[in-house]
Amino acid sequence: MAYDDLRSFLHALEKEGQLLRINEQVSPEPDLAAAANAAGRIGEGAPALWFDNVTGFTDARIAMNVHGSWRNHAMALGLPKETSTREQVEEFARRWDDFPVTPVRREDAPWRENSVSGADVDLFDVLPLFRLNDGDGGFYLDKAAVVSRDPDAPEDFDKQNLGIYRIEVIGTDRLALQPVPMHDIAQHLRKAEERGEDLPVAITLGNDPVVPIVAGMPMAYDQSEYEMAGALRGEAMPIATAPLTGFDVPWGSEVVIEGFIESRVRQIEGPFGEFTGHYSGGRRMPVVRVERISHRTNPIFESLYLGMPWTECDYLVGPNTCVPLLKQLRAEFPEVKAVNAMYTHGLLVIISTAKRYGGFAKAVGMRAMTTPHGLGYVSQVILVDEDVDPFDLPQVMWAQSAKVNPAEDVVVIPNLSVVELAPASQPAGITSKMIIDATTPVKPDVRGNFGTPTKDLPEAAEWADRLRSLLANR
Ligand SMILES: [Mn+2]
Repeated sequence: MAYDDLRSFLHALEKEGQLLRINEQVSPEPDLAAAANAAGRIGEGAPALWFDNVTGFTDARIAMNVHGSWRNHAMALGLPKETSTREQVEEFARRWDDFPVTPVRREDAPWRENSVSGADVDLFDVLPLFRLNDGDGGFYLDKAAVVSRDPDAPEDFDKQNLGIYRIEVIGTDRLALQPVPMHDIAQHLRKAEERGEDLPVAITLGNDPVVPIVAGMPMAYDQSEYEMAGALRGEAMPIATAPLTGFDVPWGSEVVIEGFIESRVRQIEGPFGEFTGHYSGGRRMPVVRVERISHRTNPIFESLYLGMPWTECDYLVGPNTCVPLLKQLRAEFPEVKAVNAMYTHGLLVIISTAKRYGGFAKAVGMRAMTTPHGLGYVSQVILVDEDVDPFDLPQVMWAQSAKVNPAEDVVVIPNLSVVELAPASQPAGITSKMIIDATTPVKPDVRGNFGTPTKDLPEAAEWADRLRSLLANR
C-alpha cells in the first residue's frame, strides 16, 4: 500500500506504535536534535518522533527520525514492520524491475492552500528552524527533495532530477545548496552557468516516504525518480505542477520552495555534521534566491539527524544504495550475486560474485567504482565468492582473512574521485581506492592452496534441527 503524503504515513506509523509524540515542552536546541540522535542509540525499532510543543515556537509541528529504524523503513515501502532487513533489500530489488511506472498528475495539491512571494518571502515565518549538531554553522534543510531540469533539454521528463542535497538557510530568502559534482543537479547547474543563466529549482519538504528514498538513490542521469517512485510504491506517484517554475513536484508535499540558483555566485556554507561521522568545514557553495513559498495549512517540518552512524541517514541510504549497485553491476556481469553498501553511505562496498575466469572479481570491483554511486562514494570494495553472504560480516571476515594474499589481492588505484565530504580524501574530493579480492582464484589464476575446501557436512543441517529440538525439549 502506498502513502501519498507524509501525513498519512505518520498516521500509519502511529497506528503501528512507530511514532512517538513528545508532549512535554522541549527547547528547539539541543532537545530536538538530541532526541533524534538518541533514537539511533536505543536499539532496534526506534520510532519516528513528533514535536508540537517547542519553546519559542507558537505554531510548529516537527517530525524527525521518520525513516530511522528498519521497522519504519519497512513501513515506508508498505511492508509489515517486522520484515527483516534482508527481505526489505530483496523486495526493493524485485520492485526495481517494475521501473518505469508513469506518474499521475493531480490538480488539487494541498500545498496550494497558502503561498507567499516576492518581498513577502520569509523562510523563518514558515519553517521552525533549529540546528542539529552543536558545531553546525547554521539552520539546515537536510531532507528536502530538490527538483531541477536540464537547461539543454527542459522538456525532457526523464532528465528532470529529484535529489537530496544539504541546504543551509543563510537569510530570510536565501539558501546555500551543496551540489556534489557527481550528482545530477551539478550537471544542470554547470550547463546553466555556461549560458550565464540562473538555474530554477523547486525545493520540496515533507514528502511521502518513498520520495526521500528515490531522491537519495544513485540512478542513471536520464532515469526519472518519479517513475522509480511508482515502481517502489507499487502504484503511480502523484505529482503536481509547481506555480513559479512549472516543474513537476510531489502532489503531497508539505512545503514547496521555488527560486533560482544564481549563476556563478558562491557563498560560504557550513560547517555541518555529516553522515561520515565528521564535520565538513565551511566551503563556497551556490546560492538560491527564494521567490515563492507554497505550503499546506499547518505545515509539518520534517528534519533528519545525522552524524556518527547509525542515524536515520544510514537507514535511508542503505537499501537504496545496495539495490542500484546490484542492478547496474548485473546488467554487465550477471555473475554478481549480492551487494552490501550499508556502511557509511557505501564508501565501502562488499560484493559477492561468481567468476567467469581468473581476474574477473577485480574487474567487478573496478566497475563498481564507475557506477553513478561509485564515482562519488565507493573507495573500498571487498569481493567475496558467490557462496559468501556479503551481509554476514563474520563470513566476509573469514573470506578476507583466509583468501587474501595482500601483495596480489589488494589493488590500490591512486587519485580517483570521491565526495569532498569523505574525511580521508586528500585533497578533498580526491582519494586512492582499494579493491580487496577475497574470492578463490580460478584458472588461469592458480595462486594459493585452495584445492580442497572444507564444507559443512551433508548431515549437519539435519543435526542442527536435531540439536534445536533436543535443546527445546530438555
Ligand atoms: Mn536523476
